Amino acid sequence: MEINKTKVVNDITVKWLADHWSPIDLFKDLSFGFLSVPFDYAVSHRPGTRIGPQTILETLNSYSLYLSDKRVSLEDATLTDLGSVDIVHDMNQSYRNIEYAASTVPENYTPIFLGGDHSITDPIIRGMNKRIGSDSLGIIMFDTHFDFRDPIPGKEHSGHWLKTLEDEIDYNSLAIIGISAPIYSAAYMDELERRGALIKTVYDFRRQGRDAVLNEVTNHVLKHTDGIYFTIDIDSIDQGFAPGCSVPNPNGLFPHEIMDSVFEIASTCPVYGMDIVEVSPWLDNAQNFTSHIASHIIMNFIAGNIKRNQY
Ligand SMILES: [Mn+2]
Repeated sequence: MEINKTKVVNDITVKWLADHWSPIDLFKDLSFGFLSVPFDYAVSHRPGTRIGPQTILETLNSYSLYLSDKRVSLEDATLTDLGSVDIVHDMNQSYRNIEYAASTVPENYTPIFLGGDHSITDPIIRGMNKRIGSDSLGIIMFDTHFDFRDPIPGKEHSGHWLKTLEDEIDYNSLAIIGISAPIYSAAYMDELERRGALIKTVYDFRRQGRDAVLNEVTNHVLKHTDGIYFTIDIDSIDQGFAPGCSVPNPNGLFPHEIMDSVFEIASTCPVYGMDIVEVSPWLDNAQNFTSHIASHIIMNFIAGNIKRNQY
């Protein structure tokens, strides 16, 4: 027997995210602005993340406005596609364009940046600091890598944005969750911890348990700040779930561990925005599994903000 798919889609009780995009001047209490950053010139391994934003938006549009897992409706939030940052062949000009775009996101919007390789987080954070008039964002980073190597002039790549931000951020207000890639020496861990960062490896996360880790992480990053910014590298998720990224990771967190963490934090702590980076659809499977995971993380971020606002 043939299943009537049209009937399912036409179910009048279902509201689709694809039909919910609002113009920029139609904000409500909770408004989220999506900004695409199709930049992968700083790729360290395999290119393709420039297509990430477009595919993430496509997969996002295949969902309804009800995140059934968390029993939260996204209907009351304004979702606005703020468009794409102008990426040009001059890397530094592109970074300036990203910083300018991040600094000028309308104040009513919580920005969601879609990458792009992870180097975009440097100009995004500089722009965010300008936008909120502070240099004290609490940063929660999900990544299997430290991204803390010294840049070599002319050979810049996405693995040192956390180092190049040293003039801009306070590492005491940084927490990294999901470290596991064995491509560093202990010096990276030691130096980041010496500077005040809180680091939770995949092993730490599972051994201590999610709630204990999130408690410690949020206390740490909010000690000297008044809000959290998430930077989520999709390579923090295990390659079995997220094959579509530049550097696949055989010892990653499971998708739900990040989705639920983002939801828990956003539903209990003040949040300034997020980026999600390193999704590379050309390297993904035919069903865009990795972009679907990114979409679920974004929906959990929005749902967490909605839940927090309801109290
Ligand atoms: Mn990274």
